[in-house]
Amino acid sequence: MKTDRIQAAEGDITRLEVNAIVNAANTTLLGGGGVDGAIHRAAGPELLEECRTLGGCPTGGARITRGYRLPAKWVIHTVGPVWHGGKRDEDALLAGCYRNSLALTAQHDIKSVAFPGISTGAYGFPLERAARIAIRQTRESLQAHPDIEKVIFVCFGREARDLYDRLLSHPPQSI
Ligand code: AR6
Repeated sequence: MKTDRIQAAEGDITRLEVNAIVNAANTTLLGGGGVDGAIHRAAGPELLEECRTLGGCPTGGARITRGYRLPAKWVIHTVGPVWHGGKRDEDALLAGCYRNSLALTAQHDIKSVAFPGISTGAYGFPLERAARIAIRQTRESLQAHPDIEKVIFVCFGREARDLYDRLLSHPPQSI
Protein backbone atom coordinates (compact mmCIF):
# COMPACT_ATOMS: atom_id res chain seq x y z
CA MET A 1 0.00 0.00 0.00
CA LYS A 2 1.22 3.50 -0.80
CA THR A 3 1.52 5.32 2.52
CA ASP A 4 0.86 8.69 0.91
CA ARG A 5 -2.82 7.78 0.74
CA ILE A 6 -2.88 8.85 4.41
CA GLN A 7 -1.96 12.39 5.49
CA ALA A 8 -2.20 14.62 8.53
CA ALA A 9 -3.27 18.26 8.26
CA GLU A 10 -3.96 21.02 10.76
CA GLY A 11 -6.99 23.30 10.85
CA ASP A 12 -10.76 23.51 10.62
CA ILE A 13 -12.28 20.45 8.95
CA THR A 14 -15.31 22.41 7.73
CA ARG A 15 -13.13 24.36 5.30
CA LEU A 16 -11.47 21.40 3.67
CA GLU A 17 -11.88 20.79 -0.05
CA VAL A 18 -12.42 17.04 0.04
CA ASN A 19 -15.28 14.86 -1.21
CA ALA A 20 -16.40 13.92 2.31
CA ILE A 21 -15.77 14.99 5.88
CA VAL A 22 -16.48 12.82 8.90
CA ASN A 23 -18.46 14.21 11.82
CA ALA A 24 -17.86 13.20 15.47
CA ALA A 25 -21.56 12.93 16.24
CA ASN A 26 -23.64 11.49 19.09
CA THR A 27 -26.23 8.70 18.88
CA THR A 28 -29.09 11.13 18.16
CA LEU A 29 -27.33 12.59 15.08
CA LEU A 30 -29.13 15.83 15.92
CA GLY A 31 -26.08 18.03 16.47
CA GLY A 32 -24.05 19.10 19.47
CA GLY A 33 -20.89 21.01 20.35
CA GLY A 34 -17.30 20.63 19.16
CA VAL A 35 -16.74 19.62 15.57
CA ASP A 36 -20.39 18.49 15.30
CA GLY A 37 -21.59 22.02 16.04
CA ALA A 38 -19.07 23.53 13.62
CA ILE A 39 -20.15 21.17 10.82
CA HIS A 40 -23.86 21.89 11.32
CA ARG A 41 -23.22 25.63 11.40
CA ALA A 42 -21.18 25.53 8.20
CA ALA A 43 -23.50 23.14 6.35
CA GLY A 44 -26.70 25.03 7.22
CA PRO A 45 -30.10 23.87 8.50
CA GLU A 46 -30.69 21.40 5.66
CA LEU A 47 -28.13 19.10 7.27
CA LEU A 48 -30.17 18.81 10.46
CA GLU A 49 -33.30 18.21 8.37
CA GLU A 50 -31.68 15.24 6.68
CA CYS A 51 -30.22 13.96 9.96
CA ARG A 52 -33.73 13.91 11.47
CA THR A 53 -34.74 11.31 8.88
CA LEU A 54 -32.00 8.89 9.91
CA GLY A 55 -33.29 7.82 13.32
CA GLY A 56 -29.94 8.02 15.09
CA CYS A 57 -26.89 5.78 14.94
CA PRO A 58 -25.33 3.33 17.42
CA THR A 59 -21.89 3.92 18.91
CA GLY A 60 -19.25 2.70 16.45
CA GLY A 61 -21.64 3.02 13.50
CA ALA A 62 -21.71 5.52 10.63
CA ARG A 63 -24.36 7.20 8.46
CA ILE A 64 -24.04 9.42 5.39
CA THR A 65 -25.74 12.66 4.35
CA ARG A 66 -25.17 15.43 1.84
CA GLY A 67 -22.82 18.27 2.76
CA TYR A 68 -25.12 21.14 1.70
CA ARG A 69 -23.21 24.45 2.12
CA LEU A 70 -19.91 22.75 2.97
CA PRO A 71 -17.18 22.47 0.35
CA ALA A 72 -17.45 18.70 0.91
CA LYS A 73 -20.26 17.00 -1.01
CA TRP A 74 -20.84 14.43 1.74
CA VAL A 75 -20.81 14.22 5.53
CA ILE A 76 -20.26 10.86 7.17
CA HIS A 77 -21.57 10.94 10.74
CA THR A 78 -19.95 8.50 13.11
CA VAL A 79 -20.49 8.07 16.84
CA GLY A 80 -17.37 7.56 18.90
CA PRO A 81 -17.36 5.88 22.31
CA VAL A 82 -17.30 7.90 25.52
CA TRP A 83 -14.02 7.10 27.31
CA HIS A 84 -14.66 5.23 30.57
CA GLY A 85 -11.10 4.14 31.28
CA GLY A 86 -10.71 1.53 28.54
CA LYS A 87 -12.67 -1.38 29.96
CA ARG A 88 -15.91 -0.83 28.08
CA ASP A 89 -14.80 -1.90 24.63
CA GLU A 90 -13.82 1.66 23.75
CA ASP A 91 -10.90 0.62 21.51
CA ALA A 92 -13.00 -1.72 19.36
CA LEU A 93 -15.84 0.78 19.15
CA LEU A 94 -13.46 3.52 18.01
CA ALA A 95 -11.93 1.23 15.39
CA GLY A 96 -15.49 0.54 14.22
CA CYS A 97 -16.01 4.27 13.60
CA TYR A 98 -13.10 4.34 11.15
CA ARG A 99 -13.92 0.96 9.59
CA ASN A 100 -17.61 1.78 9.05
CA SER A 101 -16.91 5.33 7.84
CA LEU A 102 -14.41 4.05 5.28
CA ALA A 103 -16.81 1.31 4.16
CA LEU A 104 -19.40 4.05 3.44
CA THR A 105 -16.72 6.09 1.68
CA ALA A 106 -16.01 3.18 -0.66
CA GLN A 107 -19.71 2.34 -1.19
CA HIS A 108 -20.40 5.88 -2.37
CA ASP A 109 -17.36 5.95 -4.61
CA ILE A 110 -15.87 8.82 -2.59
CA LYS A 111 -12.19 9.35 -3.35
CA SER A 112 -11.09 11.70 -0.56
CA VAL A 113 -12.25 11.85 3.04
CA ALA A 114 -11.15 13.79 6.13
CA PHE A 115 -11.53 12.67 9.75
CA PRO A 116 -11.36 14.72 12.95
CA GLY A 117 -10.04 12.98 16.07
CA ILE A 118 -13.21 11.02 16.84
CA SER A 119 -13.91 10.86 20.62
CA THR A 120 -10.82 12.91 21.54
CA GLY A 121 -12.72 16.05 22.63
CA ALA A 122 -15.86 15.97 24.77
CA TYR A 123 -15.79 12.16 24.88
CA GLY A 124 -12.36 12.13 26.56
CA PHE A 125 -10.53 9.37 24.64
CA PRO A 126 -6.75 9.73 25.19
CA LEU A 127 -5.30 11.38 22.08
CA GLU A 128 -2.34 9.10 21.36
CA ARG A 129 -4.29 5.91 21.98
CA ALA A 130 -7.04 7.19 19.66
CA ALA A 131 -4.53 8.20 16.97
CA ARG A 132 -2.93 4.75 16.95
CA ILE A 133 -6.32 3.09 16.55
CA ALA A 134 -7.30 5.55 13.80
CA ILE A 135 -4.11 4.93 11.82
CA ARG A 136 -4.10 1.16 12.30
CA GLN A 137 -7.73 0.77 11.23
CA THR A 138 -7.38 3.18 8.31
CA ARG A 139 -4.35 1.32 6.97
CA GLU A 140 -6.27 -1.94 7.18
CA SER A 141 -9.42 -0.51 5.58
CA LEU A 142 -7.47 1.07 2.72
CA GLN A 143 -6.19 -2.36 1.80
CA ALA A 144 -9.81 -3.52 1.54
CA HIS A 145 -10.86 -0.43 -0.43
CA PRO A 146 -8.26 0.28 -3.12
CA ASP A 147 -10.41 2.96 -4.81
CA ILE A 148 -10.17 5.39 -1.89
CA GLU A 149 -7.37 7.76 -2.88
CA LYS A 150 -6.87 9.96 0.17
CA VAL A 151 -7.61 9.97 3.89
CA ILE A 152 -6.71 13.11 5.82
CA PHE A 153 -6.52 13.22 9.60
CA VAL A 154 -7.43 16.79 10.50
CA CYS A 155 -5.70 17.86 13.67
CA PHE A 156 -6.99 20.66 15.83
CA GLY A 157 -3.75 22.14 17.12
CA ARG A 158 -0.04 21.62 16.82
CA GLU A 159 0.24 18.88 19.45
CA ALA A 160 -2.14 16.58 17.58
CA ARG A 161 -0.45 17.37 14.27
CA ASP A 162 3.00 16.47 15.61
CA LEU A 163 1.62 13.26 17.08
CA TYR A 164 0.00 12.14 13.82
CA ASP A 165 3.11 13.03 11.80
CA ARG A 166 5.25 10.98 14.17
CA LEU A 167 2.92 7.96 14.13
CA LEU A 168 2.43 8.07 10.36
CA SER A 169 6.19 7.89 9.87
CA HIS A 170 6.27 4.57 11.72
CA PRO A 171 6.08 1.35 9.76
CA PRO A 172 2.66 -0.35 9.95
CA GLN A 173 3.60 -3.17 12.33
CA SER A 174 5.01 -0.85 14.97
CA ILE A 175 1.98 1.20 16.00
N1 AR6 B 1 -12.12 20.91 12.83
C1 AR6 B 1 -11.36 19.85 13.17
N2 AR6 B 1 -11.33 19.32 14.41
C2 AR6 B 1 -12.10 19.90 15.36
C3 AR6 B 1 -12.92 21.01 15.10
C4 AR6 B 1 -12.92 21.53 13.76
N3 AR6 B 1 -13.66 22.57 13.40
N4 AR6 B 1 -13.57 21.34 16.25
C5 AR6 B 1 -13.15 20.47 17.20
N5 AR6 B 1 -12.26 19.61 16.67
P1 AR6 B 1 -15.44 16.70 19.80
P2 AR6 B 1 -16.05 13.89 20.52
C6 AR6 B 1 -11.56 18.48 17.30
O1 AR6 B 1 -15.65 17.13 21.20
O2 AR6 B 1 -14.96 13.85 21.53
C7 AR6 B 1 -20.37 16.79 20.38
O3 AR6 B 1 -21.18 17.58 21.20
C8 AR6 B 1 -11.40 18.49 18.80
O4 AR6 B 1 -10.26 19.24 19.16
O5 AR6 B 1 -16.01 17.53 18.71
O6 AR6 B 1 -16.19 12.71 19.58
C9 AR6 B 1 -21.15 15.63 19.73
O7 AR6 B 1 -22.50 15.99 19.45
C10 AR6 B 1 -11.20 17.01 19.08
O8 AR6 B 1 -9.85 16.62 18.85
O9 AR6 B 1 -16.04 15.18 19.55
C11 AR6 B 1 -21.06 14.57 20.78
O10 AR6 B 1 -22.05 14.73 21.78
C12 AR6 B 1 -12.06 16.33 18.03
O11 AR6 B 1 -12.37 17.34 17.07
C13 AR6 B 1 -19.69 14.77 21.38
O12 AR6 B 1 -19.38 16.16 21.17
C14 AR6 B 1 -13.34 15.72 18.55
O13 AR6 B 1 -13.88 16.52 19.60
C15 AR6 B 1 -18.64 13.95 20.66
O14 AR6 B 1 -17.40 14.07 21.32
